[in-house]
Amino acid sequence: MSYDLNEVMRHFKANSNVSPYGEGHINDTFLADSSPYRYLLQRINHNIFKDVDGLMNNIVAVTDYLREVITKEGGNPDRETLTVIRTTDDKNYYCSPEGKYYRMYIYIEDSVAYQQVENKEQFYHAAKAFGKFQNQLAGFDASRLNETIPDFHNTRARFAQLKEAIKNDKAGRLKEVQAEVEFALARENEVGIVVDAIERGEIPLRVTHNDTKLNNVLFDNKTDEAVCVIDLDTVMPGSMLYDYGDSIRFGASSGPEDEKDLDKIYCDLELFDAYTKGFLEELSDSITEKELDLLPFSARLMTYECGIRFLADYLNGDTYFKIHYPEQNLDRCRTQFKLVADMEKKDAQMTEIVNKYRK
Ligand code: ADP
Ligand code: GN1
Ligand code: MG
Repeated sequence: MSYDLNEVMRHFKANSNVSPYGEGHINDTFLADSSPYRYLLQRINHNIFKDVDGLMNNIVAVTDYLREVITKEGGNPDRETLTVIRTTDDKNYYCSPEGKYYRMYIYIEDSVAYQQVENKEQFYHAAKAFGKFQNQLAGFDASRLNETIPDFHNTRARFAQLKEAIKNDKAGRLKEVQAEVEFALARENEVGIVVDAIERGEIPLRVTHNDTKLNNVLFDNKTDEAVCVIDLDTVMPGSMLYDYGDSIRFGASSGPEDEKDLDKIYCDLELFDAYTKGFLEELSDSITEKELDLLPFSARLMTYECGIRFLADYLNGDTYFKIHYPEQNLDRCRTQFKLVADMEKKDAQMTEIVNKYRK
């Protein structure tokens, strides 16, 4: 552990062994072992989250609210939601003299985050967890939330960002990615479908998670049931289609997000079925007809959106997502586009599956 992190830990009144942890693409995460307790220390990505105060106020407001709901439901709030540890001067984050931001959570013991779905029951439980999360926040006043990343799932804005990245070609990579750029630009007519429906009031804004990757839910080691929805940085007003679509994007893929062999990548309809079942079991009372109609499309849209974000980041010289090798963002973009193409072919089957669970 570097001196730097020792010093940081002192501001949380904890002395511990700190080691890198987890596989998130955004923050730097560490496990802090302060026997007999363990904590999760995070260096917040301040390049991405410009207003850390607003971000942490969101997380505290949401987790305080969830604590009450979970307690009323007879659950264990220390395990079923994140708990922010305050600093010695009673703040919910620490800013170091060099301008780095840190926060600490209770480490949720006996739990595991999966990087890929192992079986369909697991994915079904993830769906229940994200569905339940949305139900538990249904009474939360969305106007209390800061927009931590503006236009986060505004696919039209994401498309504009891609066009800007193409125009600027900052990293000189445009010539390598002609096929991907062509694929992205050919689908411009679809980028406004969900945002326009929101703007026209055809689908409601709700309090949503907005980053519903499988590794943002912790599973119990023993029962393999979902314990806690984590990574609350992007909890903001949004559409439930974002949460559904983003989960399918990551979890119903037959392979990892950066798989190089695209022959291995397709949308697994059994997994799609399991997630749809769990999600609709939880949300059947609140989901509207229009949202139900758009579920299959939202999976494709969120996959496309993530693909164009990876492509834009590759063109910009990898300034947003963490990478572990130079072409990783391009590999990630390619798997997303492969999934989009596969979902386009499977649209009728996906609709049939959604209809099976429609009340
Ligand atoms: P990022 O924003 O970079 O994705 P996350 O908040 O998702 O960061 O954390 C990264 C990983 O750390 C998670 O996927 C999970 O494995 C682990 N993790 C995060 N918070 C906790 C916690 N409170 N208890 C146990 N593990 C956690
Ligand atoms: C990021 O933080 P993480 O790894 O859970 C990203 C998501 C992307 C995802 C792609 C704040 O999620 O939007 O869908 O990578 N989070 C942010 O894997 O941009
Ligand atoms: Mg995460």
